[in-house]
Amino acid sequence: MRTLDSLTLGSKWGSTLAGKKIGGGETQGLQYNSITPRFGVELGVDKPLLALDDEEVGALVQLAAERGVVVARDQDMTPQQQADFAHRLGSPLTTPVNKGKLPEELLLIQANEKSKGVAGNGWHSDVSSAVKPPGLSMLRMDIVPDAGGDTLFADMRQVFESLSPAMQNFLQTLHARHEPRGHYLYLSGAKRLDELPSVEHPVVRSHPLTGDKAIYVNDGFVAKIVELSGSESRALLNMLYDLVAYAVNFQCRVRWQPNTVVFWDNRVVQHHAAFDYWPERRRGYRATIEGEAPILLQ
Ligand SMILES: O=C(O)CCC(=O)C(=O)O
Ligand SMILES: [Fe+2]
Repeated sequence: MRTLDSLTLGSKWGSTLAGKKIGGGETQGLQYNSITPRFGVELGVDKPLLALDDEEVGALVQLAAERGVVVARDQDMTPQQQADFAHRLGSPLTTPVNKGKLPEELLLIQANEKSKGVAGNGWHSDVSSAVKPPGLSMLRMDIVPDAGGDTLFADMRQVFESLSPAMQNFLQTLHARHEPRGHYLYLSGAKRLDELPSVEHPVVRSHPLTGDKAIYVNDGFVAKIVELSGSESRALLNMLYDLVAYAVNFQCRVRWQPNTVVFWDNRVVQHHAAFDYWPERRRGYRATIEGEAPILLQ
């Protein structure tokens, strides 16, 4: 177990990503274990999320920025409590299709014996076609299959770091057009494609809290790299998507239990929901927190 205070301290000097050791400091009460040395952490069970004070919520946001994925087990909460918690993280996106069954801040993620596919069964970053795409997503499961149904996460900073300096420099000159075909409001039938924005974002973005650079193109939303020809764009995107899919050293995988909550920072993380459990049931609720227009700081 390590304590969170060191991370808050560490953030003053930027990210801990480049293999630097995280230093010590005073305790803020939250503890975690690493899932992999640099990517993904699991919080200790001593303090429920709903009991965190504002400073601890800030530390949680910082932890997600630094380590990409934060898992919290045994979080018994109602959908309304999850929606209320989401407001403590920032401005949650809303969905008009819940029709009073769920708070508008929550997106229902579910599969059963009738499902032919599931949301998120492919590498993506949530709603990247938005002008201000989400920072944090917060997913809580209440029904999980006996086995399977894991979510895989990829650290897009380590993917960027793994490239040659020449490729890193080239990618930092490029922008990608993101289209809403993976948008939750399109997939849920709430909006037509032409009612949702398409946007251009830099292919490499900097995290506003850590300064870390991460590749920000994903198979779920990106149509084309604007500066390149169609065939050049396809070749480059396929190269990057292959890196994400094959790069097991830059991934972590979360096994869900009922009442597991996972936070991930979409600025630096892609994820993929495994659909290997049909015909069993799986159900969760996602709150998605608005971020900022992606920028690249040199
Ligand atoms: O069901 C999951 O594990 C993740 C689904 C997904 O992509 C999401 O909630 O953003
Ligand atoms: Fe997703």
